[in-house]
Amino acid sequence: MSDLLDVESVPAYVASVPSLSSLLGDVTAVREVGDGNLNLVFVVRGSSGSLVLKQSLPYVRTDPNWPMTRERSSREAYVLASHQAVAPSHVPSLLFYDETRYVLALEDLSDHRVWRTVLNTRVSASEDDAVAAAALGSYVGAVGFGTSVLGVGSAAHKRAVARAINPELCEITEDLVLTEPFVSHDHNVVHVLNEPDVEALASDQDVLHAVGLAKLAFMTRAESLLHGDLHTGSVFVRFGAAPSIRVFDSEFGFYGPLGFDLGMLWGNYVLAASRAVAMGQSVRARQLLGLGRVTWNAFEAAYRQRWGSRFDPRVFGDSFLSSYLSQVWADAVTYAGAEVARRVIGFAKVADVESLPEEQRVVAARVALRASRDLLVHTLHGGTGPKPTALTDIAAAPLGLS
Ligand code: SR1
Ligand code: MG
Repeated sequence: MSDLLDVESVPAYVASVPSLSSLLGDVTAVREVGDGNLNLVFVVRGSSGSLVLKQSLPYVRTDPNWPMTRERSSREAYVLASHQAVAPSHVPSLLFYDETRYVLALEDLSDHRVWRTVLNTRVSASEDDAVAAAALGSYVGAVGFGTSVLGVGSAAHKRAVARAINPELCEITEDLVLTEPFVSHDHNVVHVLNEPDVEALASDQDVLHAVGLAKLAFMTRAESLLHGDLHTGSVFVRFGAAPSIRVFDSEFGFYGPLGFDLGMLWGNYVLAASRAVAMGQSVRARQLLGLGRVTWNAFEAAYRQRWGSRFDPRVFGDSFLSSYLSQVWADAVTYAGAEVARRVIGFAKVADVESLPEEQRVVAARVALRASRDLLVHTLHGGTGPKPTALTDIAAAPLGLS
């Protein structure tokens, strides 16, 4: 018999778990809200509170023939607990984990919205987006330092790297982000008018060179416990008098190069900017690219703020910090390029481009792929960082903004 939850079986499940029923009281309403690729998600309300239940499916929700390990739930629970320890205000609280049925109980953030949706419905610049971009930089800085060998020391870091190993989901990223968009693959589907744009990217030897280096770093460089899938659809935002920015869905988390998480964010800023370009909103497109700088500055500030407590300052001095941050910046630029390409060409496309009318969709995809190329090859061509304007410096020209 299937152990998968549905709206009808959730009340009995809650009643069978004392820690959940004591939080909720009597269940009064259950709503299925999952719209991602992999999981069942329910908002559960009760007489004394509410929470979210997230259960992993044994296959990809949008492609049931694609099996998927359910152990990813244990990994998500571990990453979330680790991130909660160092950046509690930037993640949902983990309330409970059921390792037999792969169910996470999480803080209910129903008063938040998915940032991608918010970005895609705006028509003009908003300071709120800078608030979110800065909070995410602070989150990556806190997690990047707090889970690294510099933050926890050598032995603890090695134990954590072993504990957080996530081979199946890493392989998905290695394939979907760092391979398939740049080769011929069944997952690659674009509008016929964008086929030459894809061909230009895939036939560029510098692009393949850069992707190869980035893929090896992703597979081997265990710097910090990454979120692993930090796109704007993995971020809940609540703006206004009490802003709250929370990063969710950390099942792709593992120890990898810190620039990967920043690069995922930057890539999604470029995708949002490509949408704005296609809609004729060049001021907004520039503002979206400018979020890259906001995130970087907050990241660097959070990282430097913790630097005084680092492991082994005899060797890890201030000149090392400067070189390391340059490395993180260069990695982020490259991973941003890969993220843009995969979201336009491969599996798991994004609404930023897909929800546009056909003519604009072609334009958005075209300028995004041009930006992807320039981001991917930037470091190969001697581009150094961090620079003050960062993403805008690199991506504005291919987006037609300079
Ligand atoms: C099969 S999983 C496809 C994608 O969904 C997730 O959000 C990740 O981005 C992954 O690459
Ligand atoms: Mg997700």
